[in-house]
Amino acid sequence: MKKGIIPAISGLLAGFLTAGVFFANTDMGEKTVANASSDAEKVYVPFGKQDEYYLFASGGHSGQLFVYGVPSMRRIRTVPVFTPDAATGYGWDKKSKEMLGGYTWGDLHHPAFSETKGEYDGKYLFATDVANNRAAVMDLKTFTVEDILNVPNTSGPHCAAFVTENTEYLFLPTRFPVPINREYAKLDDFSTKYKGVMSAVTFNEQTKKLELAYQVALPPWSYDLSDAGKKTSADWAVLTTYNTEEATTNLEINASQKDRDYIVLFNWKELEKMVKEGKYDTVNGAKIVNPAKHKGAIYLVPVAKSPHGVDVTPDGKRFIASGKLAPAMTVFSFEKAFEAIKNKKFDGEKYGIPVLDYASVMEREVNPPNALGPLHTQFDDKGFAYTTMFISSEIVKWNVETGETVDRVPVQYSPGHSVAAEGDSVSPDGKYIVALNKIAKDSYLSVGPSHPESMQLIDLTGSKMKVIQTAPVDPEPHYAQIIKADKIKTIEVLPKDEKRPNSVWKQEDARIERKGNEVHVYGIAMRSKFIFDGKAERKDVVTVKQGDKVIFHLTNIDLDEDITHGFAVNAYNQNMEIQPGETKTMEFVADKAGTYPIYCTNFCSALHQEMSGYLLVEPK
Ligand code: K7E
Ligand code: CUA
Repeated sequence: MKKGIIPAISGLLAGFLTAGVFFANTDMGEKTVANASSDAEKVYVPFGKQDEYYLFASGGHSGQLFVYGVPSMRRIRTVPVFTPDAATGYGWDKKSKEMLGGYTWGDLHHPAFSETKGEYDGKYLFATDVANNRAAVMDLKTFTVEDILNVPNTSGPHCAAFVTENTEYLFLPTRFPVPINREYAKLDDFSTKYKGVMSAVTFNEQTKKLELAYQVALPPWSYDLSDAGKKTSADWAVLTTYNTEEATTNLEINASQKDRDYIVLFNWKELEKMVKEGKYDTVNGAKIVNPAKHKGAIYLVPVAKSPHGVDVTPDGKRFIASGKLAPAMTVFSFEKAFEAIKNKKFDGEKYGIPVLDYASVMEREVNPPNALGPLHTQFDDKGFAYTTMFISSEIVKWNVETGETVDRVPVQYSPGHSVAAEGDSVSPDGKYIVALNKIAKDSYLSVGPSHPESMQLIDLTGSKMKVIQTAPVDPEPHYAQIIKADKIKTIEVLPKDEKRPNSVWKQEDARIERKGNEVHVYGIAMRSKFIFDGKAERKDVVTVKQGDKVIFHLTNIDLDEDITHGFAVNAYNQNMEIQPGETKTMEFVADKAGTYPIYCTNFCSALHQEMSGYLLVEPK
């Protein structure tokens, strides 16, 4: 064992991790959500008032994002991202259907806000899909997804998304090593043919598109979580690894053999320079940097085995790794790492990547008594860190400078991440932290064998941390982001834009045009009717021939807050939402002959029920 590395009591801990949940600090019968009226007052947001913060919780394998208000913890929206959503017609209209690319689910773990100078700027939210290797950007003006990028050469971008200080890049390191181009390769060739690819993605605010800038062929390890540097470390980023053992089977046992894994420390400005100088290979249209050939941008820092999270302090001076199998948080210093790099204090290399000497970079190992299973760390504005303890079901507050434990609060139960208000920015608010609990057990009315997960709001303003509210959440809140509500400037009604392609604003302009076997409908949705053909006697009827492709372009001309119309075709599995002032397109082949009612799905007026029409499909 390397001197200074925390001895991992892995057999014991692995047992707890897998055999069940161990409640070290929690009496199962006692809840920490107080009923005291003072707590109730703190979370009560009366009608007419609004919450102070937005919370965006990852929807895990639902592929969605869930939006909550804080402190009320009321759920106010589901934003579909990687999975179709009938409530909004996401996945049926042309744009969202093309963005989803045929996938019917996703696995969204870590949302990240766009940043300007290290502060959340309230403009965009990014997320990645572990299941189908995608990145998405949501526009916070409309709470809708603008673009989805399919990332080649990569499998399971769990270790993302995190953005650099001015949203120059979001980085997507991956959980599953695969051969580049995902070509067939025997597992016996794991060390030589498999890679853990990290992708650098940019977002173009003008075109609203995500683009793949370049990739890095990292060693065939699993990358778990990451964070970007801040201030003096802004050009750098860190990520955790596990399975540096390179086990190819039974990872539960085989991926925890060694006492240490690594933090990957990389300089993205340096990588950017290499790419500009042409130091890459092109595979599948992607520029891939090989760190063994092109040195000087990537280093490895030894860390206690199988770390989970790594988090950069708000001042950018330190990064803290949490060891899920070692009962400690390890504090590293960026300054010490830069010194070690300058003085070449290396302890060998791996795959041509220099390994920094542990003792030269490590500042402190923090090991609160009986705190087990540290996973992720958040920060406040007063120099304190808050680490979630999965196994002992608590949040531990500790001093970053001294390592001293200040306070502990039990949560119900087994928190993965927690999220602090503005917690990933250079200036966290320090008012609230929310524990994202994996297991709610007896917290809510039973709904059968599978229970909801839970989020618990913790007040940080008193001398002791205090749980003041709890809310059930659908699977699975891996991570979340909390932003001040006044930073988000939504659009309530989309602007009337007569130049917008395919839009129709006057009833008499609504028309149906046939081009070969394509039928284009340029129509209107308004209270309380559809107008497909403004000049016809029956304006709300479309007649096509079996086998025609039907293309509906519909504009909602009700420029009124919250007057949304739906557009559904009965028995054709078609459905979309058209928001106030919006133009949406839906296309499908009318392959079934017959009579198909069309109707509005969103209750929009007293005569909403009358908002219907017909699609008549003449048999061949
Ligand atoms: Cu669940 Cu961030 Cu995917 Cu840790 S992750 S808990
Ligand atoms: Cu339009 Cu209901």
